[in-house]
Amino acid sequence: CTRRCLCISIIALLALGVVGAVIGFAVTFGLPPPTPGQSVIFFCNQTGFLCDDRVTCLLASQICNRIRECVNGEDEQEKLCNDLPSNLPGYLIFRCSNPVYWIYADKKCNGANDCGDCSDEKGTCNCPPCGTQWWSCTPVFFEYCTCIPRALCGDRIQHCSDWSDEYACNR
Ligand SMILES: [Ca+2]
Ligand SMILES: [Ca+2]
Repeated sequence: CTRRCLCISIIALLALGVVGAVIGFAVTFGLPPPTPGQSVIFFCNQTGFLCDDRVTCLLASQICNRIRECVNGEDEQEKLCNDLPSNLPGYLIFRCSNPVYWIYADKKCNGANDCGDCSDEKGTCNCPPCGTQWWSCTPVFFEYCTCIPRALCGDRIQHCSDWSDEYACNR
């Protein structure tokens, strides 16, 4: 091997060493942590709250519910909870059609009428609630909008305006 060839080999080895060192550093010290309280995406594009331990993910409705679910209680910290919902990050709340009313983001598209006018169950629901556990009909009770939990089928109580919960739906 010529001197030039030797030089190239040494440079290649050095480069490999640097890459190895960087990987070793990343593995040893971990990747840089994300910012505190950042949003976490749950199943069905529900956005949640990440505790400072970087492991515990809370639903929006677990923030400021007076139960400390993060180890250090950052879900109940005063700067978030003292003027609800103004101090909550926008991704944790949903404004109903009537802007006076708001709900936690995880109550949107959950099948229940949390806004009172069903505005949380209409429009941009990525995961419609009428999955296998639901029966699609026009509910007669205020708490549901477009379907009822299948568990309410065949219980001799009318939940659908067309009585389909009692005559067509199997639990
Ligand atoms: Ca809490
Ligand atoms: Ca809802």
